Amino acid sequence: MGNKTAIITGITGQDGSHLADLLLEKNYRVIGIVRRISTEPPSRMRRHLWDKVTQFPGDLLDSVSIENAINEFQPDEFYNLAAQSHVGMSWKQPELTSAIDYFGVLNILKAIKLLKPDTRFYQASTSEMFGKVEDEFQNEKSRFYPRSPYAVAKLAAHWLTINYRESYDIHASCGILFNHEGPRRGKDFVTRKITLHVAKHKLGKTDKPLELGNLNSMRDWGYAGDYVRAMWLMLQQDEPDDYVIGTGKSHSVRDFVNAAYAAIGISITWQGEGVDEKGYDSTNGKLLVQVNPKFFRPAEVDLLRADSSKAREKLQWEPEVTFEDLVSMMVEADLKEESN
Ligand code: NAP
Ligand code: F7E
Repeated sequence: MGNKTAIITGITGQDGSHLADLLLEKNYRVIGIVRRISTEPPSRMRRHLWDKVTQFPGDLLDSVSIENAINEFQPDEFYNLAAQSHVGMSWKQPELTSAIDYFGVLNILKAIKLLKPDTRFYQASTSEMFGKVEDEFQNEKSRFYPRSPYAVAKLAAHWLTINYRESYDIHASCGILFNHEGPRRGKDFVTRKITLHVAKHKLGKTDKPLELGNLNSMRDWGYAGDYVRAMWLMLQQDEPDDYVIGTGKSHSVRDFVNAAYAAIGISITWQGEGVDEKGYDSTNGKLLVQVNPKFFRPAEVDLLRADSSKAREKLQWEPEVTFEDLVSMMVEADLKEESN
């Protein structure tokens, strides 16, 4: 058999670029579906992928473009990583979020069924579907209780994917991935927002305090490079299935701030509570962090922590990067980027 062909949606995003790196290493032919933008030719895809990935113009909201991609490239595997993925934004753009994150998935599944039903399909499901959790650790059997328009749309897409698997025998799998981060993370997610600010502080490029919303949220943060391996492994199984992917360790936003400042040698002293909570440089008393309620969400997911025992057993998947290493990696990368 020759090299496999994979289509990736969301190739310009964090996970899309990591997955492309992995599949290229495995000698896949990689096709990335990219949305047209008016201001930034030739591409928002990461520079190192330009010569290696075939870019195909398309949009999840345009079923013709998805059908054209499947017709033209006859993929062995199709990874749907495209989404309006920002939870906070999903309250501000709920229709667009639902359209992309749910109807977009329908457009792909419909096209696979019609044009190439033996394509193996990966759907990017999310720990946000657990939302208001009741279990200490969440696994594939935990109750779903979505808490944002994003999570509602993702849960609908999750069930739609399962429904296509069961109705039409499509090899479709959902990865229920917990938060995963890294230097390629978008700058409006909390981890990258923190590491970028810390790097700027270290380089003397800002003297303003870092403004954040809910410091108490607990997340199971892993490294994106580790998580795309799990996506690929899911599509290599004989049978399609759904898997929870996470580290099993949870930290608060406040912990993340502490670790990021520790990476540049600063320890934080916290004072006050709620909206009045502030973080000061323990050595010189300078105000470094404060709460701005504008970053609060209408409904919050307080705690997420993965039980990935099924993936560990069946996929032999293990995360390699620890929380501490992840934070240092992100601060180092931002220091480098901001120094240029
Ligand atoms: P991301 O960095 O926000 O990337 C999202 C990608 O989707 C971008 O390439 C974006 O393209 C593309 N996109 C958005 N709307 C589109 C449309 N209508 N048609 C085609 N492409 C469109 O997200 P990520 O962190 O890599 O996450 C990848 C996937 O996993 C997403 O589905 C996300 O919801 C899900 N997920 C992420 C996490 C996490 O912690 N990262 C955890 C669980 C699940 P543009 O560049 O054109 O905007
Ligand atoms: O927020 C709190 C915020 O936006 C994490 C997406 O990839 O992972 C991501 O969703 C926590 C929340 O990620 C700020 O309220 C405090 O409790 O980095 P985030 P998320 O909402 O967990 C899941 C698994 C996905 O599927 C999503 O696609 O941090 N928080 N202050 C803040 N969050 C942001 N963004 N900005 C703040 O200033």
